[in-house]
Amino acid sequence: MTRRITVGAAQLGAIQKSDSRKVAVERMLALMAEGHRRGVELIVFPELALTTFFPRHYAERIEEMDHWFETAMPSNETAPLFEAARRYRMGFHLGYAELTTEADETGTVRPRRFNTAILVNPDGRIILKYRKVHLPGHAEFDPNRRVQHLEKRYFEVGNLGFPVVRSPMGRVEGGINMGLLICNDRRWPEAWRVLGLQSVELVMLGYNTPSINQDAKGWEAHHLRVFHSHLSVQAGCYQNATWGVAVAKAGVEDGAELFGHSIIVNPQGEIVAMADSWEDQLVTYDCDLEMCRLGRTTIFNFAAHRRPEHYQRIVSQVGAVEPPMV
Ligand code: CDV
Repeated sequence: MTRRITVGAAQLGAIQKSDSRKVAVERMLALMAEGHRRGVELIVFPELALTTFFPRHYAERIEEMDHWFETAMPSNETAPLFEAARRYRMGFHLGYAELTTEADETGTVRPRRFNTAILVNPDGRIILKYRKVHLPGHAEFDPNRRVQHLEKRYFEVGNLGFPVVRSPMGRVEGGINMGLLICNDRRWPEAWRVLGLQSVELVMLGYNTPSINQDAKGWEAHHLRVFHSHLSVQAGCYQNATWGVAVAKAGVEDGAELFGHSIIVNPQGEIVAMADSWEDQLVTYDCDLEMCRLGRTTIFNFAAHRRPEHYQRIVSQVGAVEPPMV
């Protein structure tokens, strides 16, 4: 029984503020058609793939931004992606802004906004949903920034944890353990480890990462931006013995540059495929899931080697504290 799957990292070039969902979906459909010709069984689109990265724009009232959010999935505009999945027998991962009315932690039913990703199987059925936990940026307009990053204003922290689904995909009828992260999550080893503790074999994530660090007022060397992104994904894959597909929105969007460099990473932490443009581009790789076995039966055999009794600070503490002076 084969344990191989051909995955596609479907990088998207810039989507401008003026571009409609229809335009974005048509571009994604073109990548799915190309993927079909190239034998792709599972295609991964970026974070907030249907629109521009709207958290760079400020609105006094959050409701003013609701037109960037999806209230149904599939919707009229996104239904063609689900149809293409069925036509090509191809799973897909999609990031989008989700507006839902549901109960919060206090039981109050109200509108809630999340930065969300879904995994859809080749029958066009949503088999996994994840809502971004690590929201970067700030909640109020920052006059010191040339470009805003208002994820903390427009989204709530995800409330679904870090779920992993086991499901058939492509040729792998016996099921693949699949998990999702979104953009900034990739920099947090805790997020990867929660997936690793569910024996994840394939992690999909989309990102919109600016080439310039506005928080550092542009002081961070440009090459380090890409280096840190790759370093995080490669370390996450290696330390949890999983394949990873990290897919960017790239290019100059609404005047702000996103760095691209989408990658597919094997369970040894090696980059096996990488986008080399800032345009719509499909990079593919035939992933052997058996490669996950080496790490998880040796160095990262969690059952044999983890010591959770010494990890209390990870869950009991948020900020770092200094030790007392001796
Ligand atoms: N969309 C993101 O989450 N972007 C962050 C940036 C702001 C640092 C990232 O971690 O790539």
